[in-house]
Parts: sequence; C-alpha cells; structure tokens
Amino acid sequence: MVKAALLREQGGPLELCEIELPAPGPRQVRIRISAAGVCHSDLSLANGTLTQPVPAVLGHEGAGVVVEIGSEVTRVAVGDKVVLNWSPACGECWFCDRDEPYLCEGSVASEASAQPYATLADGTPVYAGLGTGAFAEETVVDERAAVKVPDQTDLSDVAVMGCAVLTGAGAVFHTADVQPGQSVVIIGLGGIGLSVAQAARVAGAHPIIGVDMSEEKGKVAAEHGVTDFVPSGPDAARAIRKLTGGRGADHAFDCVGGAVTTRSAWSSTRRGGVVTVVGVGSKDSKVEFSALELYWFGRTLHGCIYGRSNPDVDVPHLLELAAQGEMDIAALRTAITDLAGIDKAFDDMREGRGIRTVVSL
Ligand code: CXF
Ligand code: ZN
Repeated sequence: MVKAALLREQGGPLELCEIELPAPGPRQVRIRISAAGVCHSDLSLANGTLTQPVPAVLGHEGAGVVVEIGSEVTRVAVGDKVVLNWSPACGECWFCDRDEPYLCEGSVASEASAQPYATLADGTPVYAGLGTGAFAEETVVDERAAVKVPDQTDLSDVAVMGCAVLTGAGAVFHTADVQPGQSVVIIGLGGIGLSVAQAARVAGAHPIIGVDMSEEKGKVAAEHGVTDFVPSGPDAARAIRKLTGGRGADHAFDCVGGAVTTRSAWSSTRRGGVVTVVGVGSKDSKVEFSALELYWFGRTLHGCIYGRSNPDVDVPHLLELAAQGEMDIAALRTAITDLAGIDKAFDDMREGRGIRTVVSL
C-alpha cells in the first residue's frame, strides 16, 4: 500500500488514504514519485470543470525514480530518474506517423484514465487523473509515460516540466514559432505563462508583454523575461498597442483559456498577427469575432495541446537550456507542500498566490 491524496467526488476535498497498486504489466513501470506540481487542470478535474471518474488520484506533473519494470520494458531501467508525460503517444496511428504525437488517436493517457489503475483497502477501484496519478508516493504507468532524465537531475526542480514547461515552451517553439525581434503578449502569468515568457526570451522576442490581474505576478514575471507589464482590463489593448508601434503584437498567447482571454489575445495582435491558445477553457465558453474582421485583420488562430511538444525530444532540449542558464525551470516553483497541502495549493491558485506549488513526496 502507498499513501495518496484521493478525490472521492468532484467538488469535494482531497483525502489522504492508502492505495494498492498492481504489479506493472509487461510494458508498464512503477515509479516512486519524488515531486509533483499542482497544475490548474488538477483543480479543474477536482472541481468538476473537467470530467474525471472517481475515486481518483490526480497529479500529472510529476518526477520520480523507476522502482520496478515489466518484462518487456525497454525505455527505462530500475533506478532511472524520469519525468511524467501525461500524453504518451501510441507511435502507430495516423497522427503519430505525421509527427503529431500530441494528437495521438490511441492516446495511452485517455485509455489509462478511463480504466481503474489501483484499489482502496476495501477493493474499491481507483482511477488515475490523466493516467498518471502523481499525487501519491508511487504510481504505475505505461513506459511511454516515463521520460528518462539525467541522473544528476534535481527532481523537485523539474517536476513542473511535465506539464507547464512543455506546454508553454512548446507553444513558443513549435506552435507559434516566435522569431528574434518579434513582439509577444502573454495573457495569464502562471506556470504556463511564465514558461511562455522564458521561451520567448530564448527565441529573442522583444518586447515581451505580460498581462494579468495581479500586479504581484507582473513583478515576478520580470524575472522570467517579461519586459513590460499591463494589468488586465478594458485599457489593456490600448496599452499593448502603445508598446508595439500602435499596431499590436506579432504574437499573443492566451495562457488562461476562455472567451474573454482569447478575445483579448485576438485584439492584442497586429494585422497578420498570430494568436496561440494554450490554456484549457470550458466547453461552454464561446469566443466571438466577426467574419469580416477574420478576413480583414488576416490573423492566424492556433489551438495547441501540450504546446505541440514531443516530450521525448523536448524534455532533453529544455533541460539543456536550463543547464545553460537560458531557462530557469526551478524558479517556477514558488511553494513546496506535502500530500495534505494540495487543497491549500488549489486555494492559492484560485486566489492568484504564487506560481506553482510542488508536492514533495
Ligand atoms: C489538460 C489538457 C486538457 C485535459 C485536461 C488536462 N492538460 C494538462 O494540464
Ligand atoms: Zn497540467
């Protein structure tokens, strides 16, 4: 039995309990989780904004050490340090063939999260949020959900890689393809937004304009590459135009997701500008623009799952950038807690306190 933070029902609190994990199947690995970031999607899965079968162990931004492997595992060995990938691709479908693993049809994650992966002491089946279940001392996942990292990696420093950094940096490098000297607007300065900022700085963007309700986040963002801060609100678009030659930015990233923020991102860009929606909005949130403005402004609108990253390729690349001092992944962690502190981390997130809380296990 291992300790876990259990979501008994959506809308309820997390409860500390013990779960029984199965022995890994032939292509599965058992991982001792060292650290797990608390992502906004965990909050959405916990409060019912996103669907989640229960009881469930959430947590998908994790890092740990492989402690057991199935008989056919080839990617990792016992003792390897790994970062979790919440969207491990099948490698065989139409999308995987076209190098779009983030769109994988046979997504191992959706299969894994639809089937129970563990049990409670009384035999009740337990589901793993996004197939990973990182808010527990240990988990069992498909080997493709484990991305090996170098032995010297500090796992607490890199836990946030598994979602925020891959998503934010991927959006800059793979989806928007930001070029040196281009202007960038980032709406929402949380873990994803600051990963966008760091990656935009690496890409040579200027200016990098951060937009958020919290002035405090604006100050923190300056250390992650944001050159100018604009408070959210009705005057934001005018302030952004002033910073971008009166035209609007080359790129805008909506790191919140939803009608209001996507529309602000849209209005922040110049004619011919590129809008990249990175945050996960709700299915009822409808973004509006007229057919005429779509034509006349000539803008491009991208959605991007997981930043269009391929974790097997991008994790090593991002760790290299961190080793060279070009990115500061560890600085995204602004609080450390234990399994009992996740509900408080959700409160902090709702109130806009801090960037990322990391659960230390
Ligand atoms: C999200 C993506 C959409 C479904 C829920 C999880 N990913 C990570 O935060
Ligand atoms: Zn996430």
